[in-house]
Amino acid sequence: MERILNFIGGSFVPPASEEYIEDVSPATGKVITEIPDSDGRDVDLAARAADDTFRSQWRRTSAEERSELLLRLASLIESNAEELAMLESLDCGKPIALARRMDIPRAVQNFRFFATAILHVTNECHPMDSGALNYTLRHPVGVAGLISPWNLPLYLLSWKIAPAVAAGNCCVCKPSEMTPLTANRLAELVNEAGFPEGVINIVHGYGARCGEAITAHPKIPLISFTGGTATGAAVMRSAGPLFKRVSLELGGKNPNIVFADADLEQAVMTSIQSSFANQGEICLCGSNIFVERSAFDGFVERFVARSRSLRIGDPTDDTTEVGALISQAHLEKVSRAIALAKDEGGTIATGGNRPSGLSESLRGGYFLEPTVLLGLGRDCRTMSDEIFGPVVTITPFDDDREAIELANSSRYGLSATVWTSDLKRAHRVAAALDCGTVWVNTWLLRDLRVPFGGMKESGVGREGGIDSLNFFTEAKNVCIKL
Ligand code: TXE
Repeated sequence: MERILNFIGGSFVPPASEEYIEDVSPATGKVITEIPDSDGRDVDLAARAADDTFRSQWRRTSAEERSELLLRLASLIESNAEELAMLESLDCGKPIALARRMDIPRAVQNFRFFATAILHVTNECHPMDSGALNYTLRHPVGVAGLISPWNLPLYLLSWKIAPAVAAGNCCVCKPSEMTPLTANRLAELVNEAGFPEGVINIVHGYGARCGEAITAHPKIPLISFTGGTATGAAVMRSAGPLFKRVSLELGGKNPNIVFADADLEQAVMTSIQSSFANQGEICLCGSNIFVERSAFDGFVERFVARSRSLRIGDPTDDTTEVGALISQAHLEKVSRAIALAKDEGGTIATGGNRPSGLSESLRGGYFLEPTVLLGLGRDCRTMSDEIFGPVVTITPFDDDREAIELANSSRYGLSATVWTSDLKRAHRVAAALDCGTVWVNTWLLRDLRVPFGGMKESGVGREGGIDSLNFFTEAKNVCIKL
């Protein structure tokens, strides 16, 4: 595939270093293309292009103009959906059926949602009995630094670009160095949609070099980051001294609580998705499953049987349900976590191995069987560290209090899932869980108007709906003496 370049000021340009990084296919281990190994010089070029466009024109565009461009971009993504799904599957190792069903349609939805949201924004007004009037104005911040990860590349990059640009900002984006393809195709569609040069800029490269240059750049006053918890801390260290506004969506170790009165067949079927979708490489996956003791054996039997029947294989094959992990290094990290689980006394009910029977072309791929771990003590590392692979634990509990205690003992606080047919219990348990999102009798059902994000080591801030538009704008109070 043709070498990828940086997208700055509407043009595709090589990195100042003239160095490139190989982009590897997770399914075969073979090189797909190369991307720029960008550094501070490229980021500075992009930040200046974004800042110039922001100051000279973009900040003065009307909501209608911005909405029109974003809707055009959404339609272009939709009309190129199949090509984008194939690129995402090739780059991530994710089943193409998932890319078609989730990643690409959600990118379209992200742009459409914020393109229309800005047409209906209202601001506050506070009249004072003493004879004054307060009203609130919201202005775009300027240049937004948007850093996104490899697990849902276009889905999460568009989740940042859409509100940032809809609110009147320009942006400098850095996709993961492991998944550049759909970001590059998006850049082409941005030009086709007719965005002014410099509104959206994409710089490729390593996090510690290119990403760090974004979080430290003085012309980029705002950072929206999605990625690992450790990296989130590095982003805060870099952005802190410049008093930047920061939103962090980080890791998770999400509890999936199944009460005996739940619809167990539905709980099993959805829990297979919340455990192994995208090879378990979704921060919202429910990787610690807790089942009420009286239903435990029945749940485990059905869950293990369904896990064994999942089709592992070529991600670009329509029937594949589990693809390849993102990299050799990540496969080794997840494999080490499984070895640790055994050291900690766990037993493997199914999985834990490289799958057999893969075709010759996939021999070099990073494949791992869906893995179910039983018999772990609640204070072990396997149940507290984020593994971010097709690996779940299943543990019994005896009552509501114990289930809540187990769930809240996590260092993370991103999401939780609760399965029960008792409405009072559903409300009571949801209220008691320390996390940003609780799904009851469903998973990953998303309304883009709601606040989304985590607490504890899962992040800082909320994005989604008005939370995004407020994050990407500065509020100003005007008080007029009447
Ligand atoms: O993410 P990183 P990685 C978790 C998951 C995974 C772990 C690490 O546990 O195993 O994070 O994954 C850029 N300054 N999640 O290594 O490193 C980097 O180039 C600025 C959960 O892929 O956090 C990439 O573009 N930027 C997560 C982005 O940050 C830096 C999804 C994320 O990379 C940087 C992915 C730095 N110092 C991983 N270092 C989720 N919440 O969905 C790296 N980057």
